[in-house]
Amino acid sequence: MINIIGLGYIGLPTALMFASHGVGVVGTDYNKELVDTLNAGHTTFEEDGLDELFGEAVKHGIKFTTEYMRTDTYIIAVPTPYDKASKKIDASYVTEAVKNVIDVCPKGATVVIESTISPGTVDKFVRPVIEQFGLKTGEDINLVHAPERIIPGNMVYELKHNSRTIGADNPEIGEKVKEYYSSFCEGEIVVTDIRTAEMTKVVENTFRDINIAFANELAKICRSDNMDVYEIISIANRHPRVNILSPGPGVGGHCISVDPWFLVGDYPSLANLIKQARMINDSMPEYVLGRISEIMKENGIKDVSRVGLYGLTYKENVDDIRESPTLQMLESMERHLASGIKVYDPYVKRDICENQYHDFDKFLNDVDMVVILVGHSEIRNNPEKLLGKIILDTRNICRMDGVYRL
Ligand code: SAJ
Repeated sequence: MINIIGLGYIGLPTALMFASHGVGVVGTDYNKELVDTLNAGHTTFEEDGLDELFGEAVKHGIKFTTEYMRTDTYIIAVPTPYDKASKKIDASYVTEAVKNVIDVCPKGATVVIESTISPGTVDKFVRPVIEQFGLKTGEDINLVHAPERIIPGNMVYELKHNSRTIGADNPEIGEKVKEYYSSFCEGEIVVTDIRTAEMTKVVENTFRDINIAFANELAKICRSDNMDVYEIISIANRHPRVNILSPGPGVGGHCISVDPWFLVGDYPSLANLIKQARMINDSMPEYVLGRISEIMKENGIKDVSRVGLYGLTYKENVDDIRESPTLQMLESMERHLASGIKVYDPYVKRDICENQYHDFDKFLNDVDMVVILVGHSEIRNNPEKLLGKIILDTRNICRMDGVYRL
């Protein structure tokens, strides 16, 4: 039986996947409300295919609890926030979970860390905790790092089909853990050491961040000289070895906007390109604010309360708002004491900010200008809903005439 610790965006689908493929699973989370919700038969966030997978896992007998179980294998998928000032990881949720595991586990148990951690976290924070208890890694506890790679919006498919990395101190333990993951994972599973696995995970997200930054920088260059960045990217991408990503209002989410900072924090004199890319992507929300104010002037809109932001999530068709460009824009406006801008997102049912609407038609009724910040299908499939509005489309999804772009 596997005890999966942390039932959030990664832990829950992973637990469900194992369970629905016949592996005994108990999911543990310290949040009692979340555990109660799962036990009442409901999932805790929206994701394609998650409800069906949940049904399957329940049929196979998955259990949810706030307690840690005594078993031989643990998977830890708790958050790893980072300190915004120092750019360093806060590994305290991981170390706390490891301590709780130590309290209940038998000698020789395997602890797999799935949470994204900065390179060196296991050596710096996890091993010392184990030693504090007078235990030896490799004898009393076997450590493994198996970072996830799934993309919100396509998690269930990617859990099954992506290739994975497993970093282990002991290759035999690595192979054992690989066997567990092979119960559902059809992709290639590479076994390596822990430091390599830690570094690889962060490198993957940094690669994407740098490539998005390139697209964003191109957008700024093209805007400054009145060229169409989208046409240029689309033509350039016909070259067999060129694949430029899409410019946008910034990079959000808990991964790509965070992980590269670990490298900047740990290698400040070496991570130059990585830092520049992060700064370019972080500059985009302010850049969009600049575009809004230019377009308002051009169209004689004096009051920002006549402007509406479409989209609060960090990307399309998910309900996750972590580090979203829209939130970054709202924070920036607050710092400049500008208020009154209206906001709507079909996926965000809770009240997150001022002047937030839950009804699309009412929202449209109250604004003259709409800024598309997220390309949810609702708007992508029905751009004509915006007819008559001044539109700034930061995602290039609206093909109508007269639409302003980044
Ligand atoms: N974005 C752009 N332009 C693009 C692509 C994305 O502006 O061309 C923006 C998105 O709108 C969003 C942000 O970047 O704000 C990140 O979105 P994403 O869809 O690229 O990635 P995430 O953060 O949802 O998931 C990433 C994935 N990593 C990579 O693709 C290398 C996923 O596979 C990882 O599992 C996940 O991070 C993670 O947890 O680390």
